[in-house]
Parts: sequence; C-alpha cells; structure tokens
Amino acid sequence: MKRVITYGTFDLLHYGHINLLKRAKSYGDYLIAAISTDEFNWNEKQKKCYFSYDQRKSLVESIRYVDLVIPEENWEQKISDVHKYHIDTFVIGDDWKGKFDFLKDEGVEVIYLERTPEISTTQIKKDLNKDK
Ligand code: C2G
Repeated sequence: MKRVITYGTFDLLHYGHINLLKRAKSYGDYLIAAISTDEFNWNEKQKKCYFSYDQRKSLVESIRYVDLVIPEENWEQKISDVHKYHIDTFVIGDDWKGKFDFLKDEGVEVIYLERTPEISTTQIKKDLNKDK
C-alpha cells in the first residue's frame, strides 16, 4: 500500500483544494491530509481562518480522496510524520516548490503539483467583499 501525505490550511474549501487532493491520491492508495491548526495558521502563517480547525477537518474528512486527517501544529513535524505514518510520497502545490526537498533524505518522494489557477481563499474573500 503506497501512502501519501499533504499539508495545508484548506480554509473556505474550494475546487483548487479538491484538485490537489485528487491528484495527491493518484500517487498512492492512502492519503493523509495534515490540516494546519488555528494556532499554527495564526502564529506561523499569519492566516486567520474563516472556518475553525474542527470545521476544516470535518470538511476535508468528507472528501472521497482523503483517508485520514491529522493536525499540522508546526513546520518541523513533517520529518516525524513521514516515519510515523510510513509515508512513500509527499505532495503539495508548486507554490511551495523546493521548500520540502529535505524530505527526500528521509526516503520520501517529493512532488510539487501545479496549483489550480485563478482560485484561492484570498481571492474568494476579495470577491465577496467587492459585492458588499
Ligand atoms: N492549492 C492548489 N491550487 C489552489 C489553491 C491551493 O493546488 N488554487 C493547493 C496548495 O498548493 C496546497 C493545498 O492546495 O498544496 C492547500 O492550500 P492552502 O490551504 O493554501 O495551504 P497552505 O496555506 O499553502 O499550507 O506546511 C505546508 C502548509 O501548511 C501549506
């Protein structure tokens, strides 16, 4: 069984996220999605989410491509996660290209996938504010 992992905030879940998760799953048989906690988002990514961690978790858990959701609490956990969950492949969007190549030293295949153009949580918020 090939095991894949990916990390993200997944706020205001949209088709760009779904495209990523669908393609990530195609690299194996079991996909883990590590979702950034509210604290990690605020402290490390200065992101204030619309949906709480629990809400984002329940949304991502309902996606057919996702087999398990775990919390992402810090930048460092990726190295322990790939061993703890016996991961073969790490997948993330190419906005992170090169940032996680260190996982190759852990024997993990690292894949950066092209982001879905035009859509982003930030864009959704901007568009909704425009209509006010
Ligand atoms: N994504 C995408 N296309 C978009 C928007 C997002 O492919 N139009 C991908 C991102 O590249 C990422 C995943 O969907 O792989 C989740 O996106 P975000 O929620 O924005 O995740 P991010 O804040 O980049 O967190 O440790 C890694 C970080 O937690 C990644």
